[in-house]
Amino acid sequence: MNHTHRLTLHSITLRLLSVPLTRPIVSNPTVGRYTHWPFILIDLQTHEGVVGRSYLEPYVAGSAAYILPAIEAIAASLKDKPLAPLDWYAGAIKAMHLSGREGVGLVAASGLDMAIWDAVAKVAGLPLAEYLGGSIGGLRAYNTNGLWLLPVEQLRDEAVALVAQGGFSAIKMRMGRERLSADVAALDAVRSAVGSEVRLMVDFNQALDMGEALVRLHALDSEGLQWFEEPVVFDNFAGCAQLARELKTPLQIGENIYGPRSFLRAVQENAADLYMPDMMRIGGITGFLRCAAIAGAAGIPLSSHLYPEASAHVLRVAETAHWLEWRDWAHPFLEAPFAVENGQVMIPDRPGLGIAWNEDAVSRFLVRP
Ligand code: SMN
Ligand code: MG
Repeated sequence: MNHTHRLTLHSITLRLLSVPLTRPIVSNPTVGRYTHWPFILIDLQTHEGVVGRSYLEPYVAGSAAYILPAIEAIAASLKDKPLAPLDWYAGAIKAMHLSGREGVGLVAASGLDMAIWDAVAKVAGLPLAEYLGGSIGGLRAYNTNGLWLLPVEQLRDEAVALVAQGGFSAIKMRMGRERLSADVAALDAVRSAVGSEVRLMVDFNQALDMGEALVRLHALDSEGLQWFEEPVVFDNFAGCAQLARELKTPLQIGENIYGPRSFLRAVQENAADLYMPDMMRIGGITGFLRCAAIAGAAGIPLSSHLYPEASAHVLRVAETAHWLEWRDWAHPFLEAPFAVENGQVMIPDRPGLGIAWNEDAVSRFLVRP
């Protein structure tokens, strides 16, 4: 390897994987049902030999048909150029002013952003959290590997298994069944299975209209839940603000917000008490850092959505870090998944994001064009 602290882009390699889920997703029609989860692997080769890596989770495998070309096109403009993530991000967003600054363009840019940060931290020889001026260590995490809209007997067993999976002190369950009474029965089953000390987050995945949300959230408001997540469609900021004002239980949104400017608008409109950006929509590491600054200055607790490895690094340097959302869906193809100890996700002492692919596994899950 040529030892230099300046990296320039040589090329990128993109691969689409379809990875079976241990516990299939059974959600409401907004999210849907999945037995497999798609991952787009990004390998960014530099002229200097360092490889930056990241992955995206685009939910719908078919969306790779337009996300992959978008990544290629954005990367083409970086060919042979220096990799400076903040400079690059500013330019990439500006270039999207006319073509659309949210949606597919931002998803593609987010994936590249994470891979660029991985590369520059690697060449510095530091875990990203240290490169950003923080330190490595643990992040308080909750387990969200299951508890979909399932029969109560199954929920009981799963809840116990999820707590035991890493000594978690918090788990997330889904709500938004046909009837409120069925959601209450599910909550009772989970709570009786894990006991009152385990904190429970509840995610509606945008299933309710405002009328239902008002009825149901008020009915559940004295259950001592950690938060109500996405009760209504994610960009109904006025409706969310009303719910946040009326309810004692904190309102959580953010996984579907595109970019720091929309994040700021949600904050300005008091749309929620808590926020949980998603690396793929918020603008990667750069976008997440900007939200961390906004949330920090406003005193708003900040959690994460999916991407536990990349999110862990940024939450370590976030002034108001709250909860890391943990799931193991990428573990089947990661060479060395991050350890979980006593409900804390531990950032390993490895340069960059600390992720690498198990190539045997990758070839098993590869979706061939
Ligand atoms: C979610 C993530 C991935 C698939 C379905 C739902 C989600 C969450 O809303 O918060 O984890
Ligand atoms: Mg959610």
